[in-house]
Amino acid sequence: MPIEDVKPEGVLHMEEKKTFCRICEPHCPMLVTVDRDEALSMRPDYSHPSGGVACHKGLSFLDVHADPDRLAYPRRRKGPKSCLGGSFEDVSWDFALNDISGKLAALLEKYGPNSIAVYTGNPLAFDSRGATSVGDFVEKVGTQMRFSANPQDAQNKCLVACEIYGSPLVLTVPDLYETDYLLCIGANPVVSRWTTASIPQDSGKVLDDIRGRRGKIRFVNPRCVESSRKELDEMVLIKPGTDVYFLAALVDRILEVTGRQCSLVEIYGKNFDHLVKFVSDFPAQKVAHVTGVSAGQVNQIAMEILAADSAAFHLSTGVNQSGQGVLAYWLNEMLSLITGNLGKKGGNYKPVGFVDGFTSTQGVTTVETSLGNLRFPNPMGPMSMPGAILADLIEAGDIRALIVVSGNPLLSIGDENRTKLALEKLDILVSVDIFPSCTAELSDYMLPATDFLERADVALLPNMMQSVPYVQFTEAIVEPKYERRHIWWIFSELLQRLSLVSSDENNHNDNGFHLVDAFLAAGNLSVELLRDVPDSLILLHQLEPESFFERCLVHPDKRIDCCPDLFFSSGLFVRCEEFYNELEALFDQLMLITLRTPFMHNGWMNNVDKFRRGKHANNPLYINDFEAEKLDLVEGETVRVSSDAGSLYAIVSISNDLRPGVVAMSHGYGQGAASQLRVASQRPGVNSNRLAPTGWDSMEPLSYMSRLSAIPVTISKILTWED
Ligand SMILES: Nc1nc2c(c(=O)[nH]1)N[C@H]1C(S)=C(S)[C@@H](COP(=O)(O)OP(=O)(O)OC[C@H]3O[C@@H](n4cnc5c(=O)[nH]c(N)nc54)[C@H](O)[C@@H]3O)O[C@H]1N2
Ligand SMILES: Nc1nc2c(c(=O)[nH]1)N[C@H]1C(S)=C(S)[C@@H](COP(=O)(O)OP(=O)(O)OC[C@H]3O[C@@H](n4cnc5c(=O)[nH]c(N)nc54)[C@H](O)[C@@H]3O)O[C@H]1N2
Ligand code: SF4
Ligand SMILES: [Mo]
Repeated sequence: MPIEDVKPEGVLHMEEKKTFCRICEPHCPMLVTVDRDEALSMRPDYSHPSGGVACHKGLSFLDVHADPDRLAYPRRRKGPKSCLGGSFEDVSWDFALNDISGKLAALLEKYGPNSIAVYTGNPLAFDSRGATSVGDFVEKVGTQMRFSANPQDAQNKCLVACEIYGSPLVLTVPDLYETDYLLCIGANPVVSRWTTASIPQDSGKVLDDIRGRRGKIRFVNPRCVESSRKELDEMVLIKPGTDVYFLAALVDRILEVTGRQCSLVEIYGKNFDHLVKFVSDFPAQKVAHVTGVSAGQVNQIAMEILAADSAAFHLSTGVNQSGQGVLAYWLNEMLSLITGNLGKKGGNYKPVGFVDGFTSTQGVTTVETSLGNLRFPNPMGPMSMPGAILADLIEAGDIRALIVVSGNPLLSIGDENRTKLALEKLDILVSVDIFPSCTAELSDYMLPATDFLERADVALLPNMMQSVPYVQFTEAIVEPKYERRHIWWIFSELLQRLSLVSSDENNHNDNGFHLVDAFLAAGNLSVELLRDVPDSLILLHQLEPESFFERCLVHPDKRIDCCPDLFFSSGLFVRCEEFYNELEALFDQLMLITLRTPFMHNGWMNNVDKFRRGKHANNPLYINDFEAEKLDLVEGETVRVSSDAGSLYAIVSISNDLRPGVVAMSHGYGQGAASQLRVASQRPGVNSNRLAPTGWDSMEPLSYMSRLSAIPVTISKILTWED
C-alpha cells in the first residue's frame, strides 16, 4: 500500500506493509512503513477485522529491531565462564554449527538423547517455523528433556484441561464481549492483556464495555490492580497463595444456595459428589482467616454470579505461580460448570480455530530421571519438563548440554545463583537469541536469530483462543541483516550435521514452512493459499458457545470429570490441607508477589532506553505504609529481602495498592551480567526470582509449576553494609 501524502524525491520507495506483532498473545495487527529494506515506523492496523489495538511495547519494537546491541554474528566463548564481558569472538556459522553438532554427537553417543536438553522461551511461541522446527529437532534427537516457559506460566491449566475435559488444549476463554459478570483472578489485563486468550483490543475498553452495559467485574488479587476501578469496589484483596480456599468456599456457597441443582452437571458431569465433598471442607467462615476474604464477601460474590444473566471466569498467572494452580484452576472451571456458564454466551467458551477438534490424551508419558520419575499426559503436547529442577538435573549429571532458544532461564525460573552455577557445569550451553542476554553471557555459543519483522510467519499460537477467529500469514517486512538466521534454519542445519535428517528432507528452498504446512493442512490450508488471499488473512466463522460440549469433551465417555482421581492419587488434596495448616500458622508472614509493568516484557525489552527511565529504571520492593512503618522503612531506602531460597537488596517504594502483609517486585530485571546490553546492564535492577525456590519439593505435583509468587520473605533494614 503506497503512502500517498509523502512524495519528496528519495522517499518514493516508501510503502506500508501489513503484519502482526509477535511479542504476546493478541498478535496485534500492525502497519509498518518501509523504505526499501528499512522499517521506519509502525502503527496499529485499525482496518483489521479483529479491530486490533497495538500497545506501546509493540509500537516501540523498532527500538528493539534496530538496537545496536543485538546479536549480529555467531559468537563463541573464548575465556572461562566466570570471565564476563569481552570473552567472546565472532565465528562463521559453519564453524559454530560444526563445533556444536560435534559436541552434541559425542554426548548422544556416550550418554544418550536425554543428556541433551532444550529450553524454549516465551517468544518461540510466536515463531511458527521456529517452534515447529525446534519440536522436530527434539523429536529426531529423541530427548525427553524438553523445557519451556510453560511450567513458569500456565502448565497447571493444561494439566487440568487434560484431566477434566480430556485434552490439554481445551483452555476455555471468557466471553468478554457478552458477559454480565467477570471474575478475574490473579490477572491484570490492562497491563498484560489477556493470556491463554487472544484478544487484540484495548483491555481497558473491553472492561469498560462490560461496566457500560451494567455488568460487574471483581478482581481477586492481593494488590489493587490498574485494571480495576476503585470507586466501583471491584477488588477482592485476597492473601497470596490462598485462592484455592477462596474458590472452594465460593463453590461450596453456590452449591448450598442452588441445592446442588446443576443441569450441566447432570447432563455432562461425573464424579460430582467428590467435588462437593472437597469444597465442603473449606466453608467460607472457616477459610476467611487464611484467605483474608470474609464470608460476607464470598456470599456476595456467589449471589452476584447467580443473579447475573451470564458470568465469565478468568484465572491467570498470579494463581498459576502461587503453589496450588492445579486445584485453583479446576475450581475455576467448576464454577463455570455449576453455574451453567460453561459453553454459554457471556460465559466461558472455546473459540473456533482453523484446526478444530481435540484428540483425547491416552495414557501417560514417563520421564525417568536420577531424581525420580515425572509423569505427563500422553502425548505431552504443550506440557514440558519442570524449570524448577533444571539445576538439579544438571547437577546430577542427567543433562550435559542445553540449547536455550528465545529464553532467559537465568531470570525467569527460580534461584538465580544456583541456576548459574549449574549452567556453568554444562559440557555445552548454546543460546539462540536476538540479544546477548545474561543467560547467553554464560553460553559457549550465542547464535543470532531473526526478529519478528525479519521473518515470514503464520499466527499459529492463537488458534482456538481468538475472540475474533482468523488465520493470517505475513511476509518478512525486511530482510535480516548481518549474519542473523531464522531458527528453523539453525535447527535444520544442526539436524543435518547430526545426520538425523536427509538432505532432501532438509530442503532449504521451501522457506522452512513444510512443518507449518503440515499443521495448516488439518484445516485444509497452506502457506501458499494464505499468500494468495487478500491481506493473507482468512476470517473464520465463530461457532455458537454451546458447541463446546460437542467439540471439547474428548474423554472416551464424553463427560466432564468434576473430580479427577489423579488429584487424589497424586496427593494434591492432602497437600492442599497441609498448606492450609501452614498458612494458618504463617498468619503474620510477609509474602512476596510478582508485578508486571507496562514497560518490560518478562526478561527482555529491558535494553530499550525509553522504557528504563524514572521509576522504571529499577524494580523496587513495593510495600505499603502500614508494613513500612512497622519495619521503620522509608521511601528510597535500600533493604535486604530474604527467603528460604536466597536474598537480594532492593529499594523501598511505598505503595498502598498492596494489602497488608504483601510486598511486590517485578521479575525480568537483573541483566547486570549481560555486559553487552548497554542499557539493561547499566540499569539492571535485581532479579526477584533469586527469592523463588527450586528443587523437587518446590514444584507443584502433576503440573510441575514453579513457585514464583506467594513466597514467604523477611525484610531487614541495613544498619551497616556488613549486613
Ligand atoms: N507489559 C507486559 N505484558 C505482558 C508480559 C509482561 O511481562 N509485561 N508478559 C506476558 C506473559 S508471558 C504473560 S503469561 C501474561 C500474564 O498476564 P497476567 O496473568 O494477567 O499477568 P499479570 O499482569 O502479571 O497479573 C498477575 C496478577 O496476579 C496477582 N497475584 C500475584 N500473586 C497472586 C496470588 O497468590 N493470588 C492472586 N489472586 N493474585 C496474585 C498479581 O498482583 C498480578 O496482578 O502477560 C503477558 N503480557
Ligand atoms: N517471578 C516471576 N517469574 C516469572 C513470571 C512472573 O510473573 N513472575 N512469569 C513467567 C512467565 S509467564 C513466562 S512466559 C516466563 C518467560 O520466561 P523466558 O521465556 O525464559 O524469558 P523471556 O524473558 O521471555 O526471554 C525471552 C528471550 O527471548 C529473546 N527474544 C525475543 N524475541 C526473540 C525472537 O524473535 N527470536 C529469538 N530467538 N529470541 C527472541 C529475548 O531477547 C529474551 O532473551 O517467565 C516466567 N517467570
Ligand atoms: S499487546 Fe502484545 S501483541 Fe499487541 S502490540 Fe502489545 S506487545 Fe504486541
Ligand atoms: Mo507467560
